[in-house]
Amino acid sequence: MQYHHHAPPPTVSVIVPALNEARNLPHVLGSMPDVDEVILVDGGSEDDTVETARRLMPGIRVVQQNRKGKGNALACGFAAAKGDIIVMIDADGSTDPGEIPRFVEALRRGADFAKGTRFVASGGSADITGIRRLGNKALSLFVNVLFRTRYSDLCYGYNAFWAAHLPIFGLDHTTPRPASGVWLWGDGFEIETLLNLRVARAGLRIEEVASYEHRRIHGVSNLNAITDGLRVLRTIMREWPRRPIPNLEVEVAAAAATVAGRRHRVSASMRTRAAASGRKPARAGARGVS
Ligand SMILES: Nc1nc2c(ncn2[C@@H]2O[C@H](COP(=O)(O)OP(=O)(O)O)[C@@H](O)[C@H]2O)c(=O)[nH]1
Ligand SMILES: [Mg+2]
Repeated sequence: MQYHHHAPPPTVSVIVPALNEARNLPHVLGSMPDVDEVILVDGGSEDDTVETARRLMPGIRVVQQNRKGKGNALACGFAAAKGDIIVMIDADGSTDPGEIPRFVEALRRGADFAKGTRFVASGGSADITGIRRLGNKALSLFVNVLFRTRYSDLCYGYNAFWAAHLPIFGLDHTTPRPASGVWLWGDGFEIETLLNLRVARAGLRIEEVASYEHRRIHGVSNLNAITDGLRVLRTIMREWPRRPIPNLEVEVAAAAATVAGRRHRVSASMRTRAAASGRKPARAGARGVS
């Protein structure tokens, strides 16, 4: 085994889909921890979302999505990300960027996919409505039975994963918006379910991370509990017959190798820090060395 003692820790990209969120950005971007890149994916906002983002965070990358919907925004953001780790958060103040380190830690500890959940001890929500809570519970249960998962919060948009796993999602960020205006599958709020199901089908290691969802600060939600709930249900039905994911085994194996390399870099750099701080790093095979 070789250790790359001076290799840097994995880099982190934060993807922020935003549709008319200028008034919420001071809060969201202002509470961003130290990460390697922040990508705001604009959905053709009619307010000054883009200008506000650039003013608040001059180093921010702004990407224009090519179709409509939060799912398409995320697909475009993921495709543009350069980090080893991708974190997805909302621009409305609901998801707290201060929790990002928890997600990154879960991935560093061994998870492939760090899934935010509001419904465990120390999680919670001030934003979810009664009907959404009920629908989410039913959909989570349904998925857990069909896909043998243990999701406590299927429809929550705060998640993180190793970028190497992107191919298993099979997201399309290049096809232009159809002239008919119809949405491609995965372009809407069903995106979170799609990610969760594909991660499960690929057999990746999922770790749930407790999260507190705050109330949207300004403006109103773009989600409709009924129509978007039905899109989630249809997503489950589409994935359940095991519609093949192209090259699944190959992609999973390739990603596993890449992620293992990144994790190795993590442990090496932690070891370096431990050594620098005077603590004795735990090292296999160091017997007899005084
Ligand atoms: N770029 C882009 N962002 C969107 C779109 N729809 C929603 N979002 C963003 O996705 C996040 C969550 O959307 P929101 O309307 O708050 O839905 P909710 O949190 O489920 O109630 C927010 O940051 C929105 O600005 C869209 O079509 N394009
Ligand atoms: Mg919201």
